[in-house]
Amino acid sequence: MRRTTASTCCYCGVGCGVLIEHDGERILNVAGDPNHPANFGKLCSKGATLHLTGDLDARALYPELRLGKGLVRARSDWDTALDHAANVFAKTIAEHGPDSVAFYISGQLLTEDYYAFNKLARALVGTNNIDSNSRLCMSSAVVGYKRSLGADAPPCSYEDIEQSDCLLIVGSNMAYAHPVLFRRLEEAKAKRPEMKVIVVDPRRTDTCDLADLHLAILPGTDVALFHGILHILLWEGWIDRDFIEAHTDGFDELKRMVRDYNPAMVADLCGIDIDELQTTARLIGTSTSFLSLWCMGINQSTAGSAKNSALINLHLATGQIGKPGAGPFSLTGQPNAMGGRETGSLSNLLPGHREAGNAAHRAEVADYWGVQALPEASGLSAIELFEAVRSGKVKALWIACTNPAQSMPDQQKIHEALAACPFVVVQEAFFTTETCHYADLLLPAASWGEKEGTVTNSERRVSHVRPAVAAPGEARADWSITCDFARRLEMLMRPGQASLFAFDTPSAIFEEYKLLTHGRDLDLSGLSHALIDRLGPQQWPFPAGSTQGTVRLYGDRVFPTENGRARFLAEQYQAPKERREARFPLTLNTGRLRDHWHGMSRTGTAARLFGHVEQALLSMNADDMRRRRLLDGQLVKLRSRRGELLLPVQKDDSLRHGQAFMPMHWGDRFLKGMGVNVLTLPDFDPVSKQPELKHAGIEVEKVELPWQFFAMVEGQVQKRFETLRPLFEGFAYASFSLTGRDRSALVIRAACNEAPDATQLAQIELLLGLDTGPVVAYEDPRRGVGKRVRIEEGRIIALCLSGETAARDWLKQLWHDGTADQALRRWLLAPLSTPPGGGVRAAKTLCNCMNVSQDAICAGIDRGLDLNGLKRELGCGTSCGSCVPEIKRLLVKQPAVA
Ligand SMILES: Nc1nc2c(c(=O)[nH]1)N[C@H]1C(S)=C(S)[C@@H](COP(=O)(O)OP(=O)(O)OC[C@H]3O[C@@H](n4cnc5c(=O)[nH]c(N)nc54)[C@H](O)[C@@H]3O)O[C@H]1N2
Ligand SMILES: Nc1nc2c(c(=O)[nH]1)N[C@H]1C(S)=C(S)[C@@H](COP(=O)(O)OP(=O)(O)OC[C@H]3O[C@@H](n4cnc5c(=O)[nH]c(N)nc54)[C@H](O)[C@@H]3O)O[C@H]1N2
Ligand code: SF4
Ligand SMILES: [Mo]
Repeated sequence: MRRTTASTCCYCGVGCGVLIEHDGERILNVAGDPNHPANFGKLCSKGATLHLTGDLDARALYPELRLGKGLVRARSDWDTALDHAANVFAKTIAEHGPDSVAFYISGQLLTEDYYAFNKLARALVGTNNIDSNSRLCMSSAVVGYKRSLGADAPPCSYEDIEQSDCLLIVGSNMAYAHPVLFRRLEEAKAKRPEMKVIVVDPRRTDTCDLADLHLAILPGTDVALFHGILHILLWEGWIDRDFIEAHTDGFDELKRMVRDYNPAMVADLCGIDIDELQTTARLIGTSTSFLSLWCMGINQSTAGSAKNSALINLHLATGQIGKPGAGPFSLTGQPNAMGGRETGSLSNLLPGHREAGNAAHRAEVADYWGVQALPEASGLSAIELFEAVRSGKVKALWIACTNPAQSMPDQQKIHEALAACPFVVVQEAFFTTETCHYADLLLPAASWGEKEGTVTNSERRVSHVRPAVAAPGEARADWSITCDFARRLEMLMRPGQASLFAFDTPSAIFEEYKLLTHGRDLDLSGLSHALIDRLGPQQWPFPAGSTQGTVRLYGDRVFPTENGRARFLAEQYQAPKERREARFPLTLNTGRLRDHWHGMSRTGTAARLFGHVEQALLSMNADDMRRRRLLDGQLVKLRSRRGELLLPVQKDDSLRHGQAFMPMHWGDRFLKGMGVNVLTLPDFDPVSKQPELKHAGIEVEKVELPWQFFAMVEGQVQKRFETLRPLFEGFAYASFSLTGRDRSALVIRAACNEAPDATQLAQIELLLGLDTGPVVAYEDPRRGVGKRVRIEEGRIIALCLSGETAARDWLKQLWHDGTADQALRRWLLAPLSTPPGGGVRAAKTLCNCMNVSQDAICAGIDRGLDLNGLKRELGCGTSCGSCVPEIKRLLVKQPAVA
């Protein structure tokens, strides 16, 4: 019987409500929840395909234990696995002290999971070595809010985005990264075209499509820009003196400092026109309401804290906070990054927006937990933590719900650390990640659709995440794994005492946790799982006795600082750490694609999501390519001070001279090498300790790899991928992806200097099912080229091209079309490899929901269709709308001829 369970999407911080359709065992479909206030029924391309992701062949299904380095991991059971872990942790703590162990957790855990981990680390183990991937994501925003406003609380609501007169979007590509919010903004602007949108981003992204003004500033120059804007606001008198006088401190010092940031100097430093700067200041200074949205372009920087504070300065100077359509509004990346901050999941925090470094806060929490004291020694933040693992200081590491062997900067060092660590526990839903490779103990975790708890989205709204089906195999919910381990560790560390972890449901954890927020800025004490079920998702603060949440903070202009006043921060502009220089003349920027999520453990199981961008490509400006004599599609070697990586290059006119861009999603799994982060730098902001993931100095050079390989195989793609992936270690370049919709196929592209030895090639062909059966093969050993195609029932099932791959896109298209015609048979038996009729371009799917290719859309535009015409005739852009900005761009590039 089909049933529906209301839950939330497990991807971004918009926190959309989803309705999961299932039969109690399998998830069959998802739809947007019309009653959820974050999305009112909308979903983006990722949310709408959730039911297609999470192939069981990629899931971790039972605990696996390795009993010594160099041995293979073997299947275990929960009791053995957790007892072993408790013994190792207890022994390590007894011999080397509590700071010799550490926990590295994630913004994708649920609030109850976080709470359990925090109590485990601080109350039981007695260490502050608990940090999360939010260190790579939101920690600069945390510092920004706390320093300027007194508490880590985004003051706005999504409706403010719709109500604002002037929006400044800085370092956020929300068209890709927060698509449903972007849809809401698009609709609002369509209704009120007078609303002004300014986008500040070194790249011209899809988000710029909506912008009245795009400031393509030079990477990392945001602080100078904000100070320059304030300089003009002051000069023109566009500031709110009464507000500054009554509700803020520190303005005079800032005023003195920004005197030096005159328009000419700032425009030059930021690489923009002085007019653009003036216009921006005028729009900000004269609009009735001014809202700013920001994300990783600001946070992931060695000056991330200064950028956050300088942006908030603009709101304080204009009094644009605490009223509709106004305020500084950071977009949170992960679905529960907020919950992590609330429960104290950064090494320097404690539950309830408290500080680990504050003795009174420690005492409050210790009291509540009934333990003598909480640890005083400061804990290690992500980068420091892995450095301590590498140097041997941390000897047992527990990783949950994050994939540091892909997502941390300076991967070489991260891999060294994980390899060297005596005991690594990885609590994961998918066994396929780069980090799982290093797990001495792999614990299978329940994932989306299978677990229960709460999450807080970007607008402080707490939703109840509900399970639809049971977790596969022996996978368990994170809170339950953590508490079970903690109880076993307690028996060894404090035998005979009452358990601190006697929780039997996530709701019981929430009940204990919420009272720790009582009287704090984020007061959640009025909430419960049952109340959310009754009243729907609620925005905090929601103190006991409340009947509704809080839409907006600081309407009373009282800030949670000691004296109730907000603070201006005066910090000078600092350039990014790696300046351009002769050896590394390009700046590598990294970020999101529309249809992939981080390391792709989930989105990488869905062929449909690969359709938008199938391969990792380096984007470069045409001039920079010409200068290096690079052509579109050519393989290049990227070098930074830390490592190198091979991948194809593509021309991209959204980038300015001197800049390059690579998506952040590829690690070692889908691309040979350690992925994008083998290039990035570990340097971090001095206050937030957030690393600079967006500005690495690199150089790019052509590589010639004459021996090329291309293969496709349909069916059991995950299993085949697992067996085939190791065979490509010897190739200089190897990239893997999925393609298809109803049927899916694994696609392999590889290249090396000389042909691999015949036995290896034969092994690959065997695993591709191209050794026997209905296989047509043509080999020309003299020229070192070969082609093999398996045809069953008139369709291509598998194929490979070795030596040279000119026919790859043509063959891929034949596979998609499901045909194996005479032309194919003729081509197969001919010595030439060029496809009949010359080359065929790889078709790119622009609209995922309705399966419309870029070619079809371009053909439609040629026929004279406009956006509405395209929607009507082809159906593209009519479902989730994520492709609309791209279609608009094509329309601009190739205007309709009608
Ligand atoms: N599709 C998709 N959506 C996601 C995610 C995903 O993996 N996939 N991840 C989620 C997570 S965890 C996060 S944190 C968010 C991230 O969301 P965003 O921050 O919006 O995404 P990014 O692409 O990382 O970076 C945003 C922009 O910052 C720009 N930028 C780079 N350097 C600078 C600079 O110096 N100044 C300015 N002003 N801009 C700069 C980049 O060019 C880029 O366009 O996305 C969330 N949503
Ligand atoms: N170069 C570069 N690097 C970046 C960034 C960038 O912009 N550029 N962005 C940074 C940012 S903002 C972020 S947030 C990080 C993200 O980096 P990661 O945290 O490494 O990203 P994910 O791949 O989402 O990792 C989450 C893991 O949890 C697993 N998982 C899913 N559901 C569950 C569950 O319910 N329980 C458990 N235990 N596991 C589960 C997934 O399979 C996945 O492997 O990357 C950072 N790295
Ligand atoms: S915008 Fe897309 S990815 Fe983000 S929560 Fe909504 S459906 Fe999920
Ligand atoms: Mo993030």
